[in-house]
Amino acid sequence: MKVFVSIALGLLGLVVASQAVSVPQMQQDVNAFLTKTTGPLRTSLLGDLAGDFSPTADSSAYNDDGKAAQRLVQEVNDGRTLKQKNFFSLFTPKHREEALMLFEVFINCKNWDPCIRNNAAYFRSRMNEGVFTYAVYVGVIHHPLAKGVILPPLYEITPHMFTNSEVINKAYTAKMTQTPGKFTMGYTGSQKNPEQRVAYFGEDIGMNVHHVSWHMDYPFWWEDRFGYTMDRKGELFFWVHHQLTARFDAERLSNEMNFVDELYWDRPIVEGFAPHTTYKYGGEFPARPDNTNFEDVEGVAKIRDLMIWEDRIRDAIAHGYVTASDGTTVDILNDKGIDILGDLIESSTYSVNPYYYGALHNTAHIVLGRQGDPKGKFKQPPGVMEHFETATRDPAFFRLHKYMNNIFKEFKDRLPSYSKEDFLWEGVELEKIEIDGSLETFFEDFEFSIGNAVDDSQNVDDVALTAVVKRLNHKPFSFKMQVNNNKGAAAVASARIYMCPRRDANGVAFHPNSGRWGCIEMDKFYVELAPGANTVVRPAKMSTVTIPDIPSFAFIKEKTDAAVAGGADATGLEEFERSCGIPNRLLLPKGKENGLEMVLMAFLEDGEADKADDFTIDVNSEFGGTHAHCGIHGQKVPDKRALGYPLDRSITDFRMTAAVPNFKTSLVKVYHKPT
Ligand SMILES: [Cu+2]
Repeated sequence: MKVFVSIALGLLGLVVASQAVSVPQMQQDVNAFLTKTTGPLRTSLLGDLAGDFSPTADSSAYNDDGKAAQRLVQEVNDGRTLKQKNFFSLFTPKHREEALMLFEVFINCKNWDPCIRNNAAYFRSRMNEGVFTYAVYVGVIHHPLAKGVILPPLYEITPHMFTNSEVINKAYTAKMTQTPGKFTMGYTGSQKNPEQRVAYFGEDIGMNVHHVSWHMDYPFWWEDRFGYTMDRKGELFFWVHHQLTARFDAERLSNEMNFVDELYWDRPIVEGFAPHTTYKYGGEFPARPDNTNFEDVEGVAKIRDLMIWEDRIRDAIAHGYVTASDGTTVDILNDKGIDILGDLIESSTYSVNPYYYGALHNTAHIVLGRQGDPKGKFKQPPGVMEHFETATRDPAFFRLHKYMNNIFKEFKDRLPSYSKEDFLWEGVELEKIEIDGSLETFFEDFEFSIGNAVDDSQNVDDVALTAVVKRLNHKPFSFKMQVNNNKGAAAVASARIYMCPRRDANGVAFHPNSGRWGCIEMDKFYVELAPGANTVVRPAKMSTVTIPDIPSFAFIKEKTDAAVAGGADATGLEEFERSCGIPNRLLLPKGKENGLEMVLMAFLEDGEADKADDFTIDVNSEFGGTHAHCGIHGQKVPDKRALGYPLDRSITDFRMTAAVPNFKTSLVKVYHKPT
């Protein structure tokens, strides 16, 4: 990782002081700041802090001469900032502006101590806890000084956003009566609702962390002046959501349900949703009955606006170019087009023309979140769709993303098909792809702390409060490939592995060219091939699509404190640095008792031709190990192929792949073991 740190700093053009504070010490600070965020900072956890610290006293501590700090101090002093004990929503412009002001203070700090440390302590007691937590998370993710610091699992910091009101209520009672409690958390709704069958996916706390982390890693509000250009941000936006939808569809098949249909602005929203979740401050998340017709949302958007944006975007696809804000046109019928479209549909600050193409995705999230109270008559707080950590609970999330996904597909189908010549890698033959071990899924109990959910006082003792939830997991397995390298010399291969649903819920086999769009990415990696026969065994747990389970906050604190006490310069928690990535537990869709049929697909190509121009392939580092959906911070995506390659464009005749020796498929079955 060291190499990447220095490159990242080089790109930044920002000045950072030489690091005087060790990673464990920084981690200890972050732990303290995120402990009981709704209560006062426990200074006992932090040791000395400058009690009379003023954020504006030393402008030389900042890269922007303290401008962000001056602005924020002024806001706070004038009483214009969101008070504590109110909900925070990133989609509420005022809330977001405040969080970004604090983020700007952090990101401009040239040193950890005193700048970041004291500013965090100062603003923690003066700003809204949700605003503060968000700014700390994005600050740690993006500040070059915070490399090596990991973030605790968000479900333990803001449990309200991850568990249901029933559990939270029990936790309050337990705390009041000082009785430790362990509460079983069910999935929302009842079995009368067919959507309940796949709620384990949309409500999976690890998947929710992945989704919210992706949006913190690639915020739609990001500007390059914060440090670096985010490589292929729009394309990653497309790919990560396309993959979430494809995974959701695979889970549906396993539960005898057909793929989710897209959302239509002029038809009712078929599924209602009753979230059973409560804000810590601000009441219940609003519900929406079945078959609600879309209504304009006052102060946000008219449904017609959304339809017009869609028209303009689809016009651009038909024309093959977009019109930028300055009136010039940008050709999109090429490899870069998907990135431009992604930025424009989200829309992020990278959009070439936000005024003309609007913000289809972001606005749709708000509009869907408000359909229970579109005129704001009942003063309801934002819906689950208005928070990235809760959005996937609502089945409408996947309908919305299927809708946008189909726009992306319309674009991809406009591009020329791949030919046999595009795929051929002369001299390398992938003889066989198979599974080493068995594809077997099961549900397991997972326990996490919800102590942060309840109010805190230094006079009332903490009691252990946990929630227990059933999570999908699978037995360990590996992908095994037999490869003949007849090149006469060693070569580095770029390997891509997918698993694709074979039949729809009625048992009808997909035509390969439509089935490919439902493929889920299993892994993408570089591997060295010796001359002659090779057996490549790739453990599923190494997948660059996934991340390991994030350890509990208690464990993180324990490791940190031990590292600090021992004077170590690392916490030993490095593998958890990224929270973005599908939980490895969810790599496989839930199987069926008699087996869920999937097509296992592997494609090898020349690593040298595949890698990004200025990259040096390191077959061992995997670039941090989560780049397939989450890229690398401050770096290019390691390979230059389209995300989803080689299945992203139409393959008119799949029989062609039989004549490509470096492309192989086999049929596999995923079994589920009932508990
Ligand atoms: Cu999202």
